[in-house]
Amino acid sequence: MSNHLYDALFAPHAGSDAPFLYVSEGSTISYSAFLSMAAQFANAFKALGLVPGDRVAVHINKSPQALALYAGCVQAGVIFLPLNTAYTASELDYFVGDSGAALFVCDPSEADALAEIAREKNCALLTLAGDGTGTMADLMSKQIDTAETAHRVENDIAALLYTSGTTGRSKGAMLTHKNLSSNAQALVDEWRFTSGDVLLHALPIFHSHGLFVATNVMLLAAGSMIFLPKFDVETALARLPDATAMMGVPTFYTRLLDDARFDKDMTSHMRLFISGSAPLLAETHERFAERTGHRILERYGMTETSMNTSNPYIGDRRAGTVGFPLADVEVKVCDPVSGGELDRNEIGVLEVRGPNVFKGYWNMPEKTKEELRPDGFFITGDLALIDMDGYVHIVGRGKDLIISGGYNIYPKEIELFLDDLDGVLESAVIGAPHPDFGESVIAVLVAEPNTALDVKAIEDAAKRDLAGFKRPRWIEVVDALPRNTMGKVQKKLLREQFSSVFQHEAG
Ligand code: MCA
Ligand code: AMP
Repeated sequence: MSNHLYDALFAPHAGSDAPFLYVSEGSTISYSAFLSMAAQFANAFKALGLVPGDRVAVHINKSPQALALYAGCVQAGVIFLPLNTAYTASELDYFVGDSGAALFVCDPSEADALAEIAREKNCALLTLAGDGTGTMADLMSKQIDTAETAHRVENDIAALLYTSGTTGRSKGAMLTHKNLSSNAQALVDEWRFTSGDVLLHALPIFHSHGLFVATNVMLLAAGSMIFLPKFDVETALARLPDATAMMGVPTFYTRLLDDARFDKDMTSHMRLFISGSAPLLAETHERFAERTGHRILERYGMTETSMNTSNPYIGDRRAGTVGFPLADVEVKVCDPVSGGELDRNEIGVLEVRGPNVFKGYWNMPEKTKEELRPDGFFITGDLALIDMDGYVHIVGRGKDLIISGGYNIYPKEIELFLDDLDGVLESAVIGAPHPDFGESVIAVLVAEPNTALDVKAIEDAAKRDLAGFKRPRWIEVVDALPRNTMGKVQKKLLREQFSSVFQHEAG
C-alpha cells in the first residue's frame, strides 16, 4: 500500500545496514534496526486499537526510541503530536484535550501526575523513558518487526504541531505528508546533503527544527546523525570531529564561540553550519566567520510552513538575511492593512505559498481563515523586506512574540496566567535582549489597589504551571502600565525601559 511520507523517507532504507544514529554511548543504530523499531511501534499502535488519523501525543525525552515512535506513527498512518518536554501538567491538559488524542505517551516519571488527565480525556496512557524502557517499550517489544504500512496520500495529516498564538490559545498546525516530504526534498537539494554526511544533532525532536528540518533531511539523504540527548558545549566539542554538518539555534553558536577551544582547527573538516528558529545576529555571523572561516548558513521557517527561505549553499551567505525562497516556495512582502504586494526594500508582512504550507489549524476554521488566504498564501506575521538582490531580511515581528533560545513565547499566554493570580490587577509581558537566549521574558505587574504583591508566590506559581523557558526571568512591579490615548499598553516604552536588565547574564 502506498504511504506518501513513509515511502519517501523510510521505505528506501529497508534492509540497509548503513548507520543511521550514532548514540552517545558509542553504539550505532543502523537504518534497518531503526526501521524494525518503527514497525514494532506501528504494530503496537494497532494492538492498542488505533486507526489511521488517530492522534498520538508524546511527552518524552529524546532517544532513538522516541524517534522510532515518530517513524512508527508515519507507518501506521496515525498523527504524531510531539510536545515540549518542558510543558507542565496544566499545559499538557490542553494539548491532549484539544487534539482528542487516542494515546498519550509520557515519561515514566510523570505517569502518576498525568493519569488523571488521560482518564478525563478518555485516552490511553503509556510510558517511554529516555533509556528506551516503559510500558510502551514493553508493548512494542512483543510485536514483530515488520508491519503493514497504512495507506496515506499527500494531503493526509502526518503531524500536529502546536504553536502558541497571540490570543494565548495554542493552535495545532496540521502538517501533511506532502508538506513534510516536499520540504525535506527542497532542503536536501539546497544544502547538498548526501549519504556521506554526518549531522551533529543536538536539537530537541519535539519541534519542527530538530524533527523535520534535521531528521527528515538526513533520512532523505540517507546520511547519519550523531544523536545527542540535548545541546551542551562539552559534548558538542567532543563529537564535532566526527560530524560533517551541524544545525542549531543561535544560542548553540554563541555558546560555542564563548569557548576558546572552538576554532579553525576544530572546524576545518566541517562542510556546513546551519542556523535558524531565531535571528542570528550579524555580529555572531561575523565572529563565527573570523574564528572558524565558516559562514553560517541562515535559513527561515515556521512551524506552519517548515522552511521557507535559505541563504545559498554556493554564493554569498549574507549576515542578517535569511536568503532566497526555497524551490517551489513563493514569498512576497505585503502591506499589513491592504494586503497589497509591496516593492523591493519596502517593509511589510511576509506571506508565503508553496507545497510546504500547512493545511490549517486543527479544529480552528476561523483562525485558519484569518491566516491562510484563499489563494494559498500564508500570512506569517513576520515583518520583512526583500532587497534589490532578492535576499529576504526578517526585520521584526508584526505579532507580539518573544523567541528565547529558539523557543517561542507568546506574551498573551503569560499575561493571562499572571492576571489570574491573587493580587495582580494587570500585567504586561515583554522580551528584552539576553546575551545567551537572544531574548528573555520580563513581566511588568500592577497590583490590585491596597495590595502588596508577593513576588515569591508569583514565581512559585509560574514554576508550577509554566514551562521553564516561558517563566519571567525578571519581574517588575509598577504603579501603572504606560498606555496610549486609545488605552492600549505601550509595550515599546516598556521594552525601552527594561532593555538592559539581562545584559550581564551569561549562559
Ligand atoms: C532552557 N531554559 C530556557 C531555555 N531552555 N530558558 C529560556 N529559554 C530557553 N530556550 C531554562 C530551563 O527552564 C532551566 O531553567 C534552565 O534554562 C536550564 O535548563 P536546560 O534544559 O539545562 O537548558 P539548556 O540545556 O541550557 O537549554 C538551552 C537550549 C535549549 C540549548 C538553547 O533551549 C534548546 O535546545 N533550544 C532549541 C529550541 C528549538 O529547537 N527550537 C526550534 C523551534 P530553571 O533553571 O529556572 O529551571 S522550531 C522553529 O522555531 C521554526 C520552525 C524554525 O524556524 O526552526
Ligand atoms: P515557530 O512558531 O516555532 O515555528 O517559530 C517561527 C518564528 O521564528 C518565525 O515566524 C520567525 O519569527 C522566527 N524565525 C525562525 N527562523 C528565523 C530566522 N532565521 N530569523 C528570524 N526569525 C526567525
